[in-house]
Amino acid sequence: MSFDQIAQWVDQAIEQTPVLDLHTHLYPPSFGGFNLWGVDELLTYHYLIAETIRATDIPYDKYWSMTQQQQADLIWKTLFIDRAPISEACRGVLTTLGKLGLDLSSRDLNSYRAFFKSQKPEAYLETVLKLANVRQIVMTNDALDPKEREIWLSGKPIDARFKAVLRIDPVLVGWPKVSETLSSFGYKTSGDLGSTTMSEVRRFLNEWIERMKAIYVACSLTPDWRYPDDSQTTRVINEAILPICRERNIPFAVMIGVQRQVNPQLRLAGDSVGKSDIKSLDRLCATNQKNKFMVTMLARENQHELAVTARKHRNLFLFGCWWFLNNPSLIEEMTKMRMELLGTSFTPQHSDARVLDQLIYKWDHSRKVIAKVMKEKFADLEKTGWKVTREEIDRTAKEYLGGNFERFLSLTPS
Ligand code: RAT
Ligand code: ZN
Repeated sequence: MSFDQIAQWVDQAIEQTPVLDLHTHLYPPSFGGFNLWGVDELLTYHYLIAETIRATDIPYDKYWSMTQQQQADLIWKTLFIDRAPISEACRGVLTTLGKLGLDLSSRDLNSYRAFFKSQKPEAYLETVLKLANVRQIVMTNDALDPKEREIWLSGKPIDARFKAVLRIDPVLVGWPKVSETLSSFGYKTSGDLGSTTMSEVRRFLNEWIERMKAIYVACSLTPDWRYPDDSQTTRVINEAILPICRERNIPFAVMIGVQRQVNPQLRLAGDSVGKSDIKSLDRLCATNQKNKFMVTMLARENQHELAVTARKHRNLFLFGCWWFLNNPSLIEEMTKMRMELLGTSFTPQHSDARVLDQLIYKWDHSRKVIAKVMKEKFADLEKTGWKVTREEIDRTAKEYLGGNFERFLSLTPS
């Protein structure tokens, strides 16, 4: 087969295969104010807040005292008008607006606002899913957030294209404080994590996995996470999370390498990255072979050992180029290396979108890089004398864009 033909098949397969986006912070329109969309939300994305604040000398308090529209005006002027919007997060806003049919040559923020004002949430969701070619959105759900709890407890049906994930960072790393929160919701917990408390943590997990129909349980972990050790985190993992995940045959997802709040004045934009301990992940998988784990790591320095670790444990599913790694140059290097070490058995990307419209750019940009790497790899195959077929390209695209993950969810480890 000619290399041009292979390239065309790959482009078509990656573009036309609908994505299962396995980690986002999106919600369906029925979640009201949780469903963020529109140009002011796009501009006040925390990635852009960090970029704006470092480009100006605005006092933090002053920034946070502004209305969202004023913040968006400042970000637009600072990053898009006074400077070239060359960063990935800036380019993302432009890709999104352009694909929605807005005239980028006008640089007229108010005309963009007028477009979004005329949209209705339900119809707009359809527009975005179609443009982004996304079939399934996996949320990040917080059962300890009073407002989010209310929505779940109301029992309203949820758009089937959205799947829940029980995100439990404080239950894992927030002792003894989280005990007060759990108590306030009726669980008989105390900060010492005794046997009653542990069984109440299990009850909390069970009730909320059930209520949300959560497809996995997730948490983010700092670079100094160690497993096992004599911390409360290890105890909660061993005595609550792993037994429940095993019983329900759902994965426990660990997102490792975030340093929370290195600059609290930046609020949500104040988190950073640090190199983590791969051996802890190795031990987690090796000593709990009846559990399924999902993993992504934030530091570029961890990526090679992470891919190697995934080769060693079939109960470990590697996904995504997370957060500060969601940039074309890094997606390319990581995806290439993962293909070389893991073949087709991982998920190259998730969007991490917080604003619905971001699906448009995050998937457009990632798809292009995944396709670029796939073209190279299939061309290399053809060069060996193997006759690459369209069927195997289509199959591979489906695996990378969601099929692998669905298969992992359905496996029972033995
Ligand atoms: O990428 C992000 O928006 C981060 O703020 C985090 O949400 C991160 O992805 C996480 O899930 O903790
Ligand atoms: Zn996230």
